[in-house]
Amino acid sequence: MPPFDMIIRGGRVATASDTVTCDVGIRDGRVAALGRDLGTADDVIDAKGRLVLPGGIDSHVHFAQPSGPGIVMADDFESGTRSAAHGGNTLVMPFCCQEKGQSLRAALKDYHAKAAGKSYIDTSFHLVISDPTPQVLGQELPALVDDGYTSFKVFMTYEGLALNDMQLLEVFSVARETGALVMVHAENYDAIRFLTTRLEASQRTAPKYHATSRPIAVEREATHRAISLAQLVDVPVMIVHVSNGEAMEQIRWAQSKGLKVFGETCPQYLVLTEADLDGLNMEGAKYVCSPPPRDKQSQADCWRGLETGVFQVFSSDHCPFRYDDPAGKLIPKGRTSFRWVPNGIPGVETRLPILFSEGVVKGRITLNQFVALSSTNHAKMYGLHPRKGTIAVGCDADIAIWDPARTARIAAADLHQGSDYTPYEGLEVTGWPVTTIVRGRCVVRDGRLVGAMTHGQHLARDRSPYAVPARQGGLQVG
Ligand code: DUC
Ligand code: ZN
Ligand code: ZN
Repeated sequence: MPPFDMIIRGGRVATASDTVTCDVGIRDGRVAALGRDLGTADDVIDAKGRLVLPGGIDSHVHFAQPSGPGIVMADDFESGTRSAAHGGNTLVMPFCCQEKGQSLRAALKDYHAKAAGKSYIDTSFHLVISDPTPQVLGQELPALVDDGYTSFKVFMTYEGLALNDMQLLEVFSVARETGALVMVHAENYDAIRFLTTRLEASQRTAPKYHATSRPIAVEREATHRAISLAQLVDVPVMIVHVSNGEAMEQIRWAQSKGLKVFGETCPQYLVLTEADLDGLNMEGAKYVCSPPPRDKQSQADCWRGLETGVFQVFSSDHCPFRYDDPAGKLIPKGRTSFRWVPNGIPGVETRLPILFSEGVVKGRITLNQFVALSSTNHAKMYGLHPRKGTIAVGCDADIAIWDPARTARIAAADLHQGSDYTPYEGLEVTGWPVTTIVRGRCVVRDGRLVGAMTHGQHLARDRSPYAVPARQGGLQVG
């Protein structure tokens, strides 16, 4: 029997810290050896001229999420994980969203049923807490953190999701006591409602006014407030989908004070602007997401946040709806305002090519930073490292093989997602993942889907090493 099931031969292997040319030997789904001339295997992949990178981890995606009456998300687990695999990802982290009145266990049961047997790549769920009842805070959440759901998201805006400051503090406090990490959607709910009402009253209802209704100040204020509330409770927080320099500077300020505040940004804040929402008819709806894309200065500021380490993770915030569809971006008749356009854009397949091309190829970040931002830091932040997020002996063989010279013009017709459009249509990129390997098995090989929908596993996670250790007994005040 050959010593390895698979050898990836002669590629440039890069991790978050090193780049070496060597073979990767894989056995039983794990990396078994790194070296030269590893001998024979049942399957040998020639990777000369290619990059061999840890598979992408996208710690912020939405699949099959209930999205309001009459609205249907464009990706279920099958199409979402297929699209992710074609984009060089080996693990995604979607959100299991609690509905008001629902128990977290019931929400998880439903969400697992949607994923079971329908995932090409591995998954691990975050929880969204929309109804922090005493039962949820006192019993369910602590038990679920112990079960490996070690991160949860809270919203400061959205009807049905927004938590007030008291509720935020209560959730933060449970995170502090259990050693969990809280992700925060930071936008000021009342300010958005006020601006939306004013805009609608003056017939400014086109999709572009979505951006006007949630300007930078709305995000900056909520970001600072989330940080201050987290400081009161001494809990680590991840501010997700940061869109601009003013919000980013709140995070940098907190970090300079030694607070455990982390940041995430996304492709839409690097390559789109508010002007994209100003399309003919409803075309601008293709770009409606929250926070909205801003301006050139904000793009430069988000790059600075990536380059200088204010942001630890770069995620897609893939939240897909179809465009040409009343169950998607073309809202049903009678609903005439941007207020009704579902928030979110697709991007799980294009996240890595955009960061590679705009970041590594254009010299803004190194290849090792790329690996950290797209994979390793996600695994570390969310309690999956070292099993995931790197290439080292003993880790899961989750690998993306890239053709760094392949040029492409992004087109929805070439993608493998459920949505009928991409907000990045026409963007030229250099570098594309050609083969994606999950626990030693090819899911995509030379651009063709070869994996099984049953291969993906859901993973329980350790507590984040960045979370403070669990402290029973509640908040020490005074
Ligand atoms: N927040 C997200 O995280 N995703 C999509 C929409 C939103 O507001
Ligand atoms: Zn959000
Ligand atoms: Zn999101």
